[in-house]
Amino acid sequence: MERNLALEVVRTTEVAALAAARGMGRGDAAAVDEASAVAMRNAFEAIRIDGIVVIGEGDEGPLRAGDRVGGGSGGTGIDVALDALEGATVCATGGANALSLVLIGERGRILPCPETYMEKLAVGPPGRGVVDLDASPTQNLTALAEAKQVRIEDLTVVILDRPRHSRLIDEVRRAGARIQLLADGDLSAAIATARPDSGIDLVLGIGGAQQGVLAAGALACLGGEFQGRFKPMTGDEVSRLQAAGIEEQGRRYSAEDLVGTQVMFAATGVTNGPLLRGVRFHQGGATTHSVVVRSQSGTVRWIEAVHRFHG
Ligand code: VTB
Repeated sequence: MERNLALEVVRTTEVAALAAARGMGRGDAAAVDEASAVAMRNAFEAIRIDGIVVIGEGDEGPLRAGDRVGGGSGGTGIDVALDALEGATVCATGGANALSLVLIGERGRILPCPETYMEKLAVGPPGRGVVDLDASPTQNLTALAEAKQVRIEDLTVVILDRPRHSRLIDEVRRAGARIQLLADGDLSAAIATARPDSGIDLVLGIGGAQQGVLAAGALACLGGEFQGRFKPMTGDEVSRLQAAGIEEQGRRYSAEDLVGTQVMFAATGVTNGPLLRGVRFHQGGATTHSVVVRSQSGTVRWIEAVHRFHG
């Protein structure tokens, strides 16, 4: 894959974030979702890639799985996995952690994951090779504390605030770690584990599977670790997984299983989070905060862009 592609792709997350941020706190999650996807779709036209969307924006509207994106035959053939707006509900209520993200990988290497659930484990670089989805939360916290040379009491675990996590929360509390319960937006938290100053050490629990694949790609770029296991909740989700050729639902997937080895991602903050600042509007324009990373080099580029609006 071309080196500069991610620096091009960040334009799509910037415009998606700008479009979503316009509707922040205005109470209409469907509207911000749609606005961000349309803006992203249009921005893709200006990029010389031959992309196939493998993880997109649901069954309707722009950017569905199977759509082709990019302005060009002759462009690089790649897989695209995206979430034009992760956290539509939080964006619509002005909450934290909403972001826009695009992951690109080699053609045929990103798992075409349908909408379902996934049990996830995400850690930053110090936890790599140390934690295991098959181990208990207590074992993982013990191992991570040792790797980070801190006490378990110093670790912060992020878990989505859902009834399905009550036993997990109990166990993490018994082990002694601190917990941050999230209303929404575990993708932002998963990526933030790779930032030493984010204050987030570990993400555990069951959330969206597609965001799991995106988190896997981002953590592969940042040197962290992601492991996931599909957790379909309904018969319909089981069928969707089978239709996508994912038969081994009990299997533990590594980042490499989910996205391959050569990936790049770009993400832009919509609302403030532990990873990125949200969009700030000012006279004549707006400022966006993004991160761009390529797995091969691991170079992390933080981009603060000042956009000027014309007319
Ligand atoms: C959401 C969202 C997460 O998973 O909750 C979702 O907040 C699934 O959980 O960020 P529910 O259906 O219980 O809300 C994510 O979208 C991504 O993992």
